[in-house]
Amino acid sequence: MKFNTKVIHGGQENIDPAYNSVMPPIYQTSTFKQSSPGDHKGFEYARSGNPTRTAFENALASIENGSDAIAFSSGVAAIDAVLKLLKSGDEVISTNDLYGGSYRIFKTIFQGFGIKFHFVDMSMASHIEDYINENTKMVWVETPTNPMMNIIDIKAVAAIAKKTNLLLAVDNTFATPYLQRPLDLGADIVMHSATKYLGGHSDVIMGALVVNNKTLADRLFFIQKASGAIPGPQDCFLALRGIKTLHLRVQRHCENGKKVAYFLKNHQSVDKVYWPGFEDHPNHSIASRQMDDYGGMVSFTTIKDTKESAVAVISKLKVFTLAESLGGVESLAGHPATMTHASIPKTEREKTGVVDSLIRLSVGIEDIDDLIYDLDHALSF
Ligand code: P1T
Repeated sequence: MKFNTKVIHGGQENIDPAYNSVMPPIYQTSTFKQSSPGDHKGFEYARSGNPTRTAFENALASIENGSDAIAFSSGVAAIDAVLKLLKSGDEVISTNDLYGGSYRIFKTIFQGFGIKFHFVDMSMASHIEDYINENTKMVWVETPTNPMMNIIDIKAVAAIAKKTNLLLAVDNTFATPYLQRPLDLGADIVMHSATKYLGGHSDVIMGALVVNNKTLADRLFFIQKASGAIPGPQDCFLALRGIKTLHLRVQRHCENGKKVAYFLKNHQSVDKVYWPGFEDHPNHSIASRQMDDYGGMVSFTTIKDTKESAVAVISKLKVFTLAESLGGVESLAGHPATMTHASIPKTEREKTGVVDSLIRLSVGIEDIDDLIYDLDHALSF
C-alpha cells in the first residue's frame, strides 16, 4: 500500500466486528466484561488497552513502517516512557537544540534518577562519537530541531549507534511520517507529539512511540500499562481522524511554508531565516535526502534583533495566532525564548541560536495570500 492509502486504511482492518462501522466506535469505557476470569475478547481494563486506542496505534504503526505503536497521554509522556527503558548510571547523548519540554524532562526529572545527559551539536553525526563510553545507552535525535530547524543525518547517527549497541530514538514531530520515516533509516524508536501534525487540528494533547521490534514493543506496552500515562478514547479517535488527512494537510503546510520562508528571506526587515529547504541551509543536502519535503515550520529574526522588536511583530499579526504548539491547520506564531524554550537556561539556549529576538512560525493551511499580507503588515517598521 502506498502512503496516501495507508493513512486512510493502514491497520484499520476489522475495526468494528459488531456493526462494521467505517470509523472505530469511541469505546468510552474503563473496563470490559469477562465471561469467566481471564476469558475476554482481548480487552480487560482500559489502561491496558482500548479498541479505539488500538485503532490509532495500528494506523500510526502502518504509516511509520513499524510493527507497533504505543500511545500516550502527551508527547512528553511518550518521552518519559522511552527514558524508563534506562536505569541509573546510564548515559544519553541528545541533540543540543530541541523542544524545551524534552530538555526539561531530561534535566529536571531523569537526571535526578541518576541518568546523565550530554547535549551535543549533531550537525555532523560523528560529533556523537566523542561522548560514547561504556555507560552510553541511547541517542536522542530531534530533526528538524525545534526551533532552529537544524537537520541531523538519521542514517549516519544510526550507523554509529548500531556499532556500539545504542538505542536510537528520533522525535519525528516536526517532519511527520509523510516527510520522514526514521525506522527505515535505522532508528529503533520514533517518538511523536501527536498533539501536532498527526492530530492536526489543535484539539488534542497526545503522544506516541513507534518501533519495529517485538521485544522493544512489549517493554514499551508494559511501561504504558504499568506507568499508566494513556490517552482517552476520544483523543485517540481525534488523532486517528487527523491521520486520515495527514498527507493533504502536510502537503499544503509545505507549500505555504516554502512561500513564507522565501518571502521572509527577501524582506528588508528580516535578518536570519531558518528553514531546511534553502540551498544555503547547512544541512540542506541531508534534508533533501532524508525528507520528502521541508515542512511548514519557519523561524526568523528581524534586523532590530531585540526581544521588544520580536514582540512588536508578533503583536501586529492578525491571521497568525500567538500561541504555543504547532502543526494545526491554523497558523501560529511563537516566541521560543519566553514560551516553548523558557525552561532552557538563557546561556544554553543562546548557544544554539534561540535568542530573544527569534520568532517561530507554524505555517498553517490558510490561503497563502492572507498569510503573506499578515506578515508583511507586521514587518512594516
Ligand atoms: O506537548 P506534548 O504533546 O507533550 O509534546 C511535547 C513535544 C515533543 N517533541 C516536540 C518536537 C515538540 O515540539 C513537543 C511540544 N512542542 C510544543 C508544545 C511547541 O510549541 O513547540
